[in-house]
This record gives sequence, structure tokens and C-alpha cells, in this order.
Amino acid sequence: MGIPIDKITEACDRFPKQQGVTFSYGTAGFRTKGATLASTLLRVGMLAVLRSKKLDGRTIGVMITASHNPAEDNGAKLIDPRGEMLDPTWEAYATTVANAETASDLLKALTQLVDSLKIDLTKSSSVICGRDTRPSGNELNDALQMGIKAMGQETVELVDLGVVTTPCVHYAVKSRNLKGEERKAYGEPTLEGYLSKIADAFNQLMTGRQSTSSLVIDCANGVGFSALEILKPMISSSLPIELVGTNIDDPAALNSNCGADYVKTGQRLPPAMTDILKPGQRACSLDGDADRVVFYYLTTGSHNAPEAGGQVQTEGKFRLLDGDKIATLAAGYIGDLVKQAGLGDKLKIGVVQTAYANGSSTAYLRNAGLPVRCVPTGVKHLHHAAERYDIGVYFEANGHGTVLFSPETIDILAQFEPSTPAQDTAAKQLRGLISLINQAVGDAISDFLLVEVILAHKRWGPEEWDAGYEDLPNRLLKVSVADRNAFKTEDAERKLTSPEGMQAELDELTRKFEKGRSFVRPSGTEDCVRVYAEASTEPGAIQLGKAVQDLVERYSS
Ligand code: 16G
Ligand code: MG
Repeated sequence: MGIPIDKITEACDRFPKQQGVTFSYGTAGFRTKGATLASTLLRVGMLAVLRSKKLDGRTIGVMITASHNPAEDNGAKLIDPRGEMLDPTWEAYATTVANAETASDLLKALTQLVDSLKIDLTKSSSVICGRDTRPSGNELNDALQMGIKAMGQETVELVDLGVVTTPCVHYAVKSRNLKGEERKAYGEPTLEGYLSKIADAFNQLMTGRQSTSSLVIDCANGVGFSALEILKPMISSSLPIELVGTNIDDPAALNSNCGADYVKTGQRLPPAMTDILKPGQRACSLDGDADRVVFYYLTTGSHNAPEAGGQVQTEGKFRLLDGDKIATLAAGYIGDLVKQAGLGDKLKIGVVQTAYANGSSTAYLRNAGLPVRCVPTGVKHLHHAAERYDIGVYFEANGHGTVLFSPETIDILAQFEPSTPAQDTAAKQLRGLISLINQAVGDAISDFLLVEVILAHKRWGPEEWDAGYEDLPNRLLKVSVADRNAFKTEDAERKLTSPEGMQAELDELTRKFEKGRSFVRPSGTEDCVRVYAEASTEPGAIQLGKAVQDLVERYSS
């Protein structure tokens, strides 16, 4: 049996590839202007079917989203059977298939793939898809489904979850690939199934610790709002939430002056919060597809500011609690639970960060005796590194992250026989956290619930959480260059290997600043080079950032 030539040709004619456009499956899948992507989604659909057939009919996921990018952008991500990111070898196939210019080029590329990977086309296949609120989502979904049906013919099982968050699709893929009792225990592969799973775990963990003050959540005018509307009544007895950034009917509003990226990169409050957030109240911002979250608050009084020589009296000063702060909070809390359960010798916790992690957070974790690994930017790198620990906590500073419990850890906790009531309580909490925390991918909703559980148990407000360490002042700059691929890195993106000689100059600049640290890397999602600089003082970070920016410009001209 060969590939269905007529159906593929027909589908290709319906969604032809724009000539001269090159697509690339990057850090977070395909991402570009939504209007150019229909041919790519068609091919993603075909590839998803082939991946499923290759894996004995196990379910593959496709999410249509451009995350924190503007509303006119869109993208697509393939999800592997355990809910994880697509196997890297298939990323290259995705790029090849997306760039086949004509129907005959596409047929050739697909046939080659089927032959070289010995894919048995008679096998059944199964694909789950979802999309965020972007206006181009509907047409791209049509193209995707046409691709799935063209390749999968009558035997493909296709489930369209509709408008859902990215983590929901990851979860649903994982659930769908479980059978019988296992699936029942894990949760049903729908948005409602997902939300009720995490709401149940959350309510259980919050028993006796109900939050009295509400959490204000900025939904980035995106799909997170739809999910939170469903979740809100499910958790209202444990945690009152107030939603802002809820305008999902106006496409222009998506990620505009709101959302995790706006808050993290600008280190500022979303304007919609200005009249709502009270000093000392907790707030967080999701991004457009709800897979990342950052917290923040306005100070109530004095706070520690080494750059200003110690305690300063302020009220209403914006303070960011980013992915690094979430990682330190989660790792510290889970570490304590493991010790309380008497499992400190058995279960090793590790933290995974990227070069963007603030130097103070890394120092704080190391001082607490936790191993910390640095890996290149992008969720897949962090996820894989975190899988090596019994309990792996990973977060990017920008708020992408989760906590992974290894299968052995889950078994140990399931079979654990406590010797004391304190051990019993701690083990129950750990088991609850496994259900609460998305094990397939980071999820803004599950992550903010995790933070709320920890704060409620510690009886902490945001200021107590923030007091753990003081971020080193830092700057993140974007530099346009002629060819970003001329910038190559090693050592988890912390050092440049090319252009030749540049790293030595960068080292020399960095040495001039107390606690100076800087690195340069090509963006995986935009046509630019990013510069990160941190130093012990605000002016130092600004000066170092500027000097490195000048260096990049000199080396790229
Ligand atoms: C993508 C990545 C994110 C990373 C960002 C870096 C996923 C799901 N998302 O959004 O983890 O922080 O790219 O972007 O992997 P950059 O390469 O443009 O700096
Ligand atoms: Mg996102």
C-alpha cells in the first residue's frame, strides 16, 4: 500500500504553498504570520498521521498557536505520545515536508519518509488537535484536518478539542495513550477532564488552608480565560480568583499590553491591573496559550534593595516573581516535604535552568544544597534534563516550567508506608502534587495553583516569598543583525564559538563589572540576536548590556 496520491494532491491544490517562503520547525514548532501557514498545517496533519502510524497507532497531538506573539501570527507544534515535545529527528522531517514547493515535491518527500522509516501505512492512526483564540486558527484547523484525513484515509481517528490551552492538548495526548484503569486514574482526555483533575488535586491540597485573599489573574486576552472560566467555580471554595485580560472577542487585544511576556520583559504591571491590584495582593499573568506564568505584586512597605544601600520605604512598588522565583519556591517546598516524609536519602531533587536564570536564583539554590543544571533555551531541553532526577524542577525565567516526578518516584510514593503521622501528611501532599502538576509540559494554570498551595501551606504572602533572594539587576536586549546564524554558542548558550574572537572581548567587558555576567545567542523564534547582561547594580547592568550590544553590532557589520 502506497501513500494516497490523489487525496494528497487534491489537498495540496486546496492549500498550495506560497512560493518563496521558507518554513522552519524551530524551538516551539512552526511560527510565522498566520496568513502564510495553511500549506504548513496541511502537511503537519499528514506528518502527524505518519508519526502515529510509525508508533503503532498511538495518538499524536497538534496545537495551533503562536503563544505570546501578536494576534496575526500563528504556528503549529506536534506533540509526542507521552505528551512531550516532538522527537528532534522528526523536527527535520517537518521542515522538509513544509518546504516541499509543489504537490509532486510533497509526494516525493512523503514517500521518501515512509520508505526510509519503513512506515507501515496499513496501520491505524490517531491525532488530537486544538487551537488558541487567534482569528487564523479556524482556517489553519481546516487545513490541518484536511491533511490528517488525506493521509489517514478512513482509518484515522481524529479528535478536535476546539479552542483550548496548549498544556491541555499535551495532557489529552498523554491521557489518550493510556488504557482502561490507567486512563481513568490519570483523567479523561478533554478540557473538562483536565481541569477537574487539577481542581480536585488542588482542593484536596488546600483542605484546611483556604485562601482568604483573592488572586488576580491576567489572562492575556487569550484562551487561558476560557479555561479559567470553567475552573473558577471548581476551586472557588479554596481560592477566589479575579480575572482580567478577558477580552477574547477582539483579536487585536491578544497579548497586547498584557500577558506574561509583557510583564517579564518590561518588568511592569499590565495597565488593566492598575486600578485593581492592591499592595500586598498576589497577581499573575498567563501568556496567549496559557503555558507560562509569572507572578508579581505591589509592595506594602519597606523592602530590601541592596542597590539603594539596604531597606527602602516604598508602597506600591512593582515586584516581579518570575520563573526563577517559582522554581526556588517549588524546589524548596518539595525538598522539605521529601525530608519530612523521611525519604531524603531515597529521592534526589534537582533543578534545571537556562542561562537566563538570574545569578541570584542559582546561588540561592546551590546554597540550599540543590544540584542545578543549565541547559539551552527551549522547553524540550529543560524537560529532558529534568527527567534525569527523581524529582526534577525546571523553569525558564520567562515562566515556562513544571516539576517532573519520575515513574520510580511515583511508585515509591504510592507504596510508601509512613512511620509517623508527620511522614504520612508529607507523603500525601507529595502524591497530591503529582496530580496537580502537569507531568507532560509546563502549564500556567497548574503552576499558579502549585504556587498557591505552597503559599497557603507556608502562610506566606508574596513579600515573604520574594524575600528569599534579591534578583541581580539585569537587561535583555534584542539586536537586529544581517545573519543571526553567524552567532554560534556552546556551554548551554553561555559562550560564543563564532564569530571568532568575540567571546574573548565579551569576557573582558564582563570582568569590568562586579558580578558581571553576559551572553549572546541567536533567537530561535525571531530574526534577531539576544543579549543578556546582569551586574550587581542597575547602572552596571545597563552599561554592560549596552557595551555587549555594541560588540554584537561591530561583529555583525
Ligand atoms: C519558545 C520556547 C521557550 C523559549 C523561547 C525562546 C517552547 C514551548 N517555547 O517560545 O521555551 O524561552 O522560545 O525564544 O519551547 P527565543 O529563542 O526567541 O529567545
Ligand atoms: Mg506560550
